[in-house]
Amino acid sequence: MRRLLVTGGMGFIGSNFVRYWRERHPEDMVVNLDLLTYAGNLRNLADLEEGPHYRFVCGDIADTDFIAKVMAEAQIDTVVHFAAESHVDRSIEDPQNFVRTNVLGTQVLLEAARRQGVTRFIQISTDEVYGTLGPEGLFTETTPLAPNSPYSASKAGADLLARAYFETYGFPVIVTRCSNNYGPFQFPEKLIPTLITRALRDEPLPLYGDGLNVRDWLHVYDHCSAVERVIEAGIPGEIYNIGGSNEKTNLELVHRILQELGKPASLIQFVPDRLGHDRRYAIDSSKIRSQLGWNPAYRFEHGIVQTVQWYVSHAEWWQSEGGR
Ligand code: NAD
Ligand code: TDX
Repeated sequence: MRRLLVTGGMGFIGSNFVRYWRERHPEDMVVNLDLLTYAGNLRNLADLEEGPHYRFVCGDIADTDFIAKVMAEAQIDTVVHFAAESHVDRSIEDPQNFVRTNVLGTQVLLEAARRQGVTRFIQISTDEVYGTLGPEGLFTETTPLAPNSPYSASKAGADLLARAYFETYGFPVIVTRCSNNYGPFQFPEKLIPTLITRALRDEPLPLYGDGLNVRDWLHVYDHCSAVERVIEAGIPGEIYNIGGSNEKTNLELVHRILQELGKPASLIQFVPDRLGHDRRYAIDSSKIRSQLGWNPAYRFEHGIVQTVQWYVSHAEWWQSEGGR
């Protein structure tokens, strides 16, 4: 039986992960720790009851005393660290909070976990730490770090602290770097929910620059199953890339969503480009596939239809989130 601390478990991926883990490992204890920033929402897990196997605590990963107390009281042995400031555009507007939460917050967690004797610490990172690709090639685990946004720089800083805790203290950290996620409960500031929720209201769909930037999309369920494999079989000190080999230009994506909703292409509005906008991300995930036996379950064609349907049938959720 494991005793997990999941940070950021009221956000998009974290809440999907907590539900996934509760369903598949009901005997484990899960403590969900989240500050409930604009991106965290109690309603994301309203269906989960608190009890001996699940508890929610509201608090800040950068609060040293609080984190040490939570870990000690719950006798945590595994940390799955999702909590972050996660939106690139917000990091361009106001970088400081990204350094505080993503860099300092990760260091506080690493230190508390090391002192607690945690036996597995999963640092949930992103392919954005590798920077940008041209038309060819894939990011591998040995691609040099070259982050271009304050967000990705802060995630790279956290990854390097995780590495240092392994090298210096032998602390059992594993880093995962996933490509762009989509699926239910994604906050409507990110591309796919922005497109769906705005199209549903017949509002213009903002595409940055020429719309030809490429992202490699993975259903959030498949990210959760990859993290599960890493918890169960990953090797401390290693990095695992996670991706679905599913590259799409933003323009392709918007046309697919318009088609699904039966809305006209005239809604597309090209707007000024994001500063420092990475051109292309694409992940080589052969290591996690061959070494840990992970494979994604979702085909994008099915996942995107299901995701559009989820937003259609959960209007009260995204309307209460404000949207864009
Ligand atoms: P999100 O913004 O939806 O959720 C982040 C959660 O962290 C929120 O619930 C928020 O309240 C919480 N949080 C923020 N600051 C906190 C703090 N100081 N203390 C405690 N909790 C805090 O993000 P997401 O999209 O679910 O991403 C989760 C993780 O996965 C992040 O680390 C992100 O870098 C990584 N990631 C995301 C993607 C993606 O496509 N969304 C892809 C790869 C990696
Ligand atoms: O309105 C928009 N219009 C637009 O053209 C938005 C919000 C985005 N875009 C473009 C920018 C990117 O090329 O769409 C692409 C995807 O943008 P985001 O959804 O903001 O994702 P991205 O910047 O790729 O980062 C995401 O994936 C990696 C997550 O936000 C990160 O947390 C994760 O690490």
